[in-house]
Amino acid sequence: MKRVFSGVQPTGNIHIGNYLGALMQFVELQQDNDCIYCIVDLHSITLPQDPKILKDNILDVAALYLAVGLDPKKSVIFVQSMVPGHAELAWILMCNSYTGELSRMTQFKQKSKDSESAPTGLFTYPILMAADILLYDTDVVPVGNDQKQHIEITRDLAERVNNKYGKTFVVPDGRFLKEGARIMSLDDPTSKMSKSAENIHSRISLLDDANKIKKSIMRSTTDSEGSIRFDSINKPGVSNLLNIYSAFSGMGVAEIEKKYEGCGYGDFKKDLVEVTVGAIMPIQQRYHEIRKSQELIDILKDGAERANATSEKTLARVKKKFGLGL
Ligand code: ATP
Ligand code: LTN
Repeated sequence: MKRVFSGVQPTGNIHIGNYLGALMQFVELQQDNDCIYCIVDLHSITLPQDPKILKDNILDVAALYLAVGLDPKKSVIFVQSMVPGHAELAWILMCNSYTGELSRMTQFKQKSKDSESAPTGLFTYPILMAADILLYDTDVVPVGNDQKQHIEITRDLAERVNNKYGKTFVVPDGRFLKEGARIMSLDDPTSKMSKSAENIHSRISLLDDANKIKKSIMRSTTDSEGSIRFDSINKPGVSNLLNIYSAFSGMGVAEIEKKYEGCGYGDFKKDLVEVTVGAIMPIQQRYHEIRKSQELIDILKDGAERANATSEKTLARVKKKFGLGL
């Protein structure tokens, strides 16, 4: 059994890209691995958050985790800030990292480019992520390609500490998405579907109602050719819709192309609305059943206790290696 760890930020608008790209992998992996899934609220405060909204978003992600099929009997599900070891290990790792390597992180460069001075937390974000991963002796980290650099720095840090202090950390591997699994924005199919994009019709959120889903799909960007075929270079919009159709229906892309031979985009989009709504509604139903329940709170408390027990062991080992404490 391999130890799997991953996290999602509670920043709202969990969309079908997050679902097809990350959450579905999480569910699959819990069958034969020892999985820990975290809601990384400490990461989310690297940018300003409204406290009330953040609290709601944390519970939303937790309820969605369960609604898509994460099973608290198989996986540990918890909120990062409820386990103090994350911040503690991050500090120790910070003392073994360099401003040079953190300055090279593309996510930091992107998120800080418009201001003269960025929050320190945004700069040290990758170290907290490394702490999340190393704290649980993680073997595998399922994430999107955008996280490659962060996994690399985690591995570097683990190896650096192991070389200096003797074997302390497991060096983790990333498990990255296949290119085709990347869901693109509906209004601009050359950029990825994103939580933070301004246009709500650029994404389909897992909590959108059927009407909104219909609007977003019907107005999605295609092209003037009028044929339904996969060509991500020349027909990025249609190709993206084909990917979504395929993911939700289980049909292969070639099969879908065949089914819609000679049809117009309107008919194809109408059916895609049906397929998407059909896939999302059962998730929403489970979400609503659990979102306000005491069960959800109990699951997160139990998850935090279990995560804490494991993290304390790792921290004790690290502190001993470093000569910290008594
Ligand atoms: P933002 O765009 O606002 O930075 P996000 O939509 O990328 O946010 P994250 O919380 O950063 O959301 O991502 C959660 C997980 O979902 C990550 O593993 C990420 O790689 C994956 N993911 C995000 N967007 C997509 C997408 N469009 N297609 C497939 N996977 C995605
Ligand atoms: N940076 C990640 C979220 C994240 C994470 C982690 C993922 C924080 N800590 C540990 C995997 C393992 C993101 O933005 N997707």
